[in-house]
Amino acid sequence: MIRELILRGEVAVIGLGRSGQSVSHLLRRAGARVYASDAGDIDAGTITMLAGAGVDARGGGHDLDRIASAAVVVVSPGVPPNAPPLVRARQHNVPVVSEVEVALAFLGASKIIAVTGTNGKSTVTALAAHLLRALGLDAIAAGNIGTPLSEVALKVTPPAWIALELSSFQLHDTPSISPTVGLLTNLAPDHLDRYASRDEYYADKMVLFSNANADSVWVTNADDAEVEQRTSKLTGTHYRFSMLDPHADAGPSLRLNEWTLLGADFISTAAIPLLGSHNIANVLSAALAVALSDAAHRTTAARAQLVEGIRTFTALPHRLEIVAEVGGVLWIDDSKATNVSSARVAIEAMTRPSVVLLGGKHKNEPYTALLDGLRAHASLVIAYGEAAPVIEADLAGHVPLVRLGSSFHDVISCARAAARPGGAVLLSPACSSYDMFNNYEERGDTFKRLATMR
Ligand code: UMA
Ligand code: ADP
Repeated sequence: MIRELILRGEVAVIGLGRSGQSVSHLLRRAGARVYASDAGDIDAGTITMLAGAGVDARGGGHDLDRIASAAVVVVSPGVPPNAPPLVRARQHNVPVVSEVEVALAFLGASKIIAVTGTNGKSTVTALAAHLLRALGLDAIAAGNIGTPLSEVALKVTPPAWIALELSSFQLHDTPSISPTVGLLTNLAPDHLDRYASRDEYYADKMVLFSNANADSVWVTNADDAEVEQRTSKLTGTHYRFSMLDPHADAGPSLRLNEWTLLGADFISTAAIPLLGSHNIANVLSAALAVALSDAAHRTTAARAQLVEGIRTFTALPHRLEIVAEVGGVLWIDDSKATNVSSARVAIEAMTRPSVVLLGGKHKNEPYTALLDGLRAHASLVIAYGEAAPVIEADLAGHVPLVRLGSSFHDVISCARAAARPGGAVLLSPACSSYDMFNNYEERGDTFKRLATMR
């Protein structure tokens, strides 16, 4: 369907970040005529490279009339549905599809473990790819984790297996998603700066299941009430993982710190090399998805390889990553905790009295959900950045708190002065980084650099 549509006229690619560039190349390779535009300035080198591939690429704005007469619009995840080019396309009945939708049309031979949810997506995706490789398979991680799926589709020989992280933004215009195994980690409020309501956001997550059929295999979180309610009637084989109820299903269950998988002994908690109980859920749900993806992944030998794979997995950067120990104080970078629910699990994972750094760009979520964890684990909260006044209003009086401005140097100096040997400094900001940094990676890298500076 897509492969025909892209040859019916000009294809308008909206957004020239990584996704837009990759999909433009893919479309050209498939013989399509491509007009690719971006609202922002695009550097001359990128324009020249795309032009060399035959793409009419333009920065500095969109030609809305040209978009209105396109055969199809291909959108990058960072472009919101109310952006003028998408509004115009809809007014003129031009179909709008995601970059992922196009890439999937060219990846028919690859098996896909698709991962979505509010938190834990990248960790589970990276784990799934790592475990597939531990089984000796040709596998990579792609999608929201960083490598656009179109880049994978451009490979001369695409990998046999893809662990695909899908954000709600990507799922929104991906109607043909139909993975070998689909996994939903959890559902919690996020991105309320883009969505009008939680329901609207959750509805995009549920697109993962839109082509469920008798052959589908699903893995979902039985400990999450919202997930349970929304996935109670899935068509296909449905495994539910639980860290709380050993009898929940045939997924992982716990026996005295020994985890079983699909009913047989699997791994001990001590052998899982990641901080926090949420990471046990991440490890076991990834292992479950990989085990379910093919009968050959469930043999005794394969299960031993999966256990070995788990042992050799290292935390992704900026996800509860221990970056330094200075004067008896652990400095922990959880910069990827860009919403309240992710910061909550990180704070609850602390085993030392911690100075907790909260702040950044506010995403319209209340911080009161952090109170239980902060009361138990925080020696001090430092509220900083654009969100600081809201954080202070929500938490002051309940936990020790100081409010600072938008100097990250000041935040780190204050944390250094407040932390005691045997304690920790945890950056788990519960906000996006865009008020002070280009992205969460830059925020985490700055934390790491300043943590080790004398
Ligand atoms: N733009 C327009 N017109 C508009 C609005 C935006 O042209 O009206 C342009 C912007 O100027 C920008 C481009 O569109 O140049 C948007 O690009 P993008 O943000 O989609 O950037 P990509 O480099 O393609 O990155 C995207 C994902 N970004 C987002 O979802 C915001 C990356 O996820 C992903 O890794 C990448 O595709 C590859 O799949 C990042 C992310 O922050 C890490 N994701 C969110 C999250 O995890 O919370 C969902
Ligand atoms: P995502 O890709 O969904 O943002 P990541 O794997 O990058 O998820 O983890 C981001 C942050 O979310 C982590 O730093 C941690 O604070 C939190 N987190 C990770 N896994 C989970 C989980 N299963 N449930 C809740 N929070 C989690």
